[in-house]
Amino acid sequence: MNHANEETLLQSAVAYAKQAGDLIRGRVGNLGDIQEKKNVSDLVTKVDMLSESLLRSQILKDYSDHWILSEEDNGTLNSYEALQKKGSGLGWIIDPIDGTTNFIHEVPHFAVSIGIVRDQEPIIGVVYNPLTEELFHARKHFGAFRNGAPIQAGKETRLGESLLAAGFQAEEWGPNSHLLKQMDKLAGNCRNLRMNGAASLDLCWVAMGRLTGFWHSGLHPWDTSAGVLIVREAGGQVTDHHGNAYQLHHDTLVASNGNIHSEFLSGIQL
Ligand code: 2AM
Ligand code: CA
Repeated sequence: MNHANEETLLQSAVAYAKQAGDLIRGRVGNLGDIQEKKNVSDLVTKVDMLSESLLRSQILKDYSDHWILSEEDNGTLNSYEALQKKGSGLGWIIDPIDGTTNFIHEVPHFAVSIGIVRDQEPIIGVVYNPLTEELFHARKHFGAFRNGAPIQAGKETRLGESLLAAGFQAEEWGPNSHLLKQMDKLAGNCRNLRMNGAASLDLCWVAMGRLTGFWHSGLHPWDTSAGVLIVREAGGQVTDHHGNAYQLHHDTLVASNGNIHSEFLSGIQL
């Protein structure tokens, strides 16, 4: 696929994200049924489903030969199995609402996340927060942008001056968890910690320097496919907890501005 066609794909992803965002914005405070997926911390609403159907139908209408991997349609496959099943070629990895718990509680920090991958490698990422109307996008080799303006990861050089964020996977939310131990180890060693509740947006916040770093376990490709490209194109770094370049099936993710990355990895090593 040539660059002109990638630009068309990007414009489509932006258009679909805005359409889904309009739908979601109109349903804040009018959620319909809230269903528990695995437990009271792992939720899905009617609006997640409506947003997903809108995105799927738009993609299928315009790109019937591309595959789609989406959160609410994935069944019980793990990330590795889901990606293997989809295989190579061009595919769309979508989260119809990333940050569903925030959406339910009307915390204005949730997004539509759309990543386009070729042979499992992200080439386009779009993340749209419909309440703040911030739209982040990246194209591989062409940089990262917020509302059309180029963005770069933060300039901090030491963990001590870094603002970091993390998130609990639904299964991990409880006492003595790995994440709580990591936070305990970091406490006092970085500027402060945040838990914002939407991984795709946290990645974009690393990309534009609001956050210096972000880490999370148990994420899925639909949480990360767009944001990871946006961080990398903004000059940041994304690895797993061991420092290997992050791949979409990995269970752990550590993103940073790059400068602090090795100190950050040691800081969360238990
Ligand atoms: P979600 O809102 O789409 O479920 C919160 O820390 C972040 O982690 C959110 O981006 C949330 O995505 C994601 N997340 C938490 N638990 C998850 C799970 N069990 N599966 C997938 N994503 C999860
Ligand atoms: Ca979701």
